[in-house]
Amino acid sequence: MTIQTISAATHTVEQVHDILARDGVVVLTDLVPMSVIDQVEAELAPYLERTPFGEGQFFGRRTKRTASIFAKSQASHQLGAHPYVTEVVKSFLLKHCSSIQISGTQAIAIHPDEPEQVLHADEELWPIERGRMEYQINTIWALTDFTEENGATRILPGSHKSVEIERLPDPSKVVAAEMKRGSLVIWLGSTVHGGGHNRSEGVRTGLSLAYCLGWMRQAENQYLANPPEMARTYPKELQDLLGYAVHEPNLGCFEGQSPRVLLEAEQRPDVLAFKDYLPGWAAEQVAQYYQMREAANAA
Ligand SMILES: O=C(O)CCC(=O)C(=O)O
Ligand SMILES: [Fe+2]
Repeated sequence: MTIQTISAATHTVEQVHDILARDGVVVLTDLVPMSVIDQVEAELAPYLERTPFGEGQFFGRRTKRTASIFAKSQASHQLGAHPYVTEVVKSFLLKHCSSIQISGTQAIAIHPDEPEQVLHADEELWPIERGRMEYQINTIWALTDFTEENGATRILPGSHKSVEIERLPDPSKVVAAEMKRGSLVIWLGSTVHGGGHNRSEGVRTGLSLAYCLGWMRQAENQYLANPPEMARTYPKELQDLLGYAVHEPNLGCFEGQSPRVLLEAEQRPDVLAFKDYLPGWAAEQVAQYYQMREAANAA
């Protein structure tokens, strides 16, 4: 099996959705001008430079990872809130939540001689029932070319359809997500994959931006990574994606209101009126109750 590479300029979100639903993975090109990638890379470079290598076998001991990406790179804001990408994510996740959110952000620099990462599904972060729904979608922007040799993400296409997570599949079934700098690989939270073995002399750098259902615990604590005084300067779409919005009904409030009040108020409000944040179906049920009550009282 291969991984399909298609251009976002000539394919619709629905077409991308269908490939992802079929293969569990897809590579997209032509999403942003290379100048954006250049800027993201330049903004993150000083952090990656200072970051020590990882200490765990999963995260890798010849791999550098740095998080809090939106606080470190302004150009990354347009990647995280990219309308085409978030539409693809929504086409899967909005079946199971009222709004999506950013789960985690990481620049991942795999250095020479890092062995391949253990194969896993990103949804293993949560104690969920595999196969019931998609909980998470991961994306990695290529900040360098991704090649089989330099540690391109290894993917087991079709694995999102099996109940078991195969850690040691037949090697011929594992495909390297090779792509050019500036491209994006997207895979489902259920798709089995892992970072590749870097047998080259260069560093393979990717920017992972993961999205999950709006009611889940985020992998990275986005309110610590982007506290109100920082998030205030971000685009509105990104603020919402980080969780400065209410997931209906009534989830993630601050003082009974949208956490957005912390981005807009001069000072942190200490008391506020509680508001209802109800989706149509819930507002209808509540209204119906009071109508029935009134009718019963009138009888
Ligand atoms: O760096 C990569 O190619 C993938 C990393 C990954 O899958 C992870 O850390 O969960
Ligand atoms: Fe992963």
